[in-house]
Amino acid sequence: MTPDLLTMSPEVAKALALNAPVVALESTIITHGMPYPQNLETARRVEDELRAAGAVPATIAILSGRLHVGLTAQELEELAQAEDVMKLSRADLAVAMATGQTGATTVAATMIAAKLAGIGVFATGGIGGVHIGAEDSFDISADLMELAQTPVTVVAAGAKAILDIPKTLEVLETQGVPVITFGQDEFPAFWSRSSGLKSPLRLDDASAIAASALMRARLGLPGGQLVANPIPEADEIAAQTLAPIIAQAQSEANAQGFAGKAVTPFLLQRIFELTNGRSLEANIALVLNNARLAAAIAHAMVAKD
Ligand code: PSU
Ligand code: MN
Repeated sequence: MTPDLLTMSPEVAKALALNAPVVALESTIITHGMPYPQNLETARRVEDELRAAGAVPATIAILSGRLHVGLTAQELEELAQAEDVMKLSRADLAVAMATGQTGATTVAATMIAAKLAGIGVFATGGIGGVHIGAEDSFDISADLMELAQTPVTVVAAGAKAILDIPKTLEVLETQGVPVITFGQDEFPAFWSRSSGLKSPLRLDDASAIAASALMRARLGLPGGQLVANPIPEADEIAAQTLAPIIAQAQSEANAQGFAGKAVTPFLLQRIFELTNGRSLEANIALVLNNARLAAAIAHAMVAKD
């Protein structure tokens, strides 16, 4: 731990000291992934879900240049309502901290913070990946390279169909990232349980996922694991229903010249509008589902430590 860099909530500090299960949570999903007030409501529900499962939530963000691991209720509320919050990935983290700014952490930046704090498991909704048209735009999320170098197990619902899923899986393979789908053979596509692609790896219990993370460390391999947890059946939106909506959002993004880190938030917002909010309901359900699995993995990890 590097205490001068981190502000840990008392709850997180105590849990880590006792080797109790802790699960990291990102904040970009709050500031850029969902509209207010559903973002705040979801952030609270995810934290409650983790506590109910016997794990301590550690929501991560940069507040006035300080790296916070575990937010107070008030800090969470302020972040959820703040406008023009920076979206911080690996590239932005040090500048934001050195200059006293406030920002939300992406999957990549949250992994960096979790590792610094000594947290091995992290629950989110979706990871960044290779964007459609990346052969022209070169838009590949730093999340993928982070998974290759930072030892944190990230539980997500697969990759969104706004991404090029085959290319995303290819880059993860090139980078040596284990992509483990939980409980099914097919890699899930965020809002849908199916992507039409076979998952590189499959495991059916949290304990095996924890064992794999520990084995990776024993082998001296850097990097984490991506656990793809399919959205519950009751909450999924069929891939065929979404395909035309995603195509429309994508062509609007291109026509309006969205690029770089603005692409994902724009697409999410448009898909939310075009599905009359159904995409958000599914998003909330899958995040809660991921929190439950992450809690089980965190329990298994501390039991094996
Ligand atoms: N996918 C979502 N919601 C999100 C994100 C991705 O369904 O909020 C956020 C995550 O924080 C992820 C980031 O790490 O977007 C990826 O952004 P980029 O593609 O710019 O790396
Ligand atoms: Mn990008």
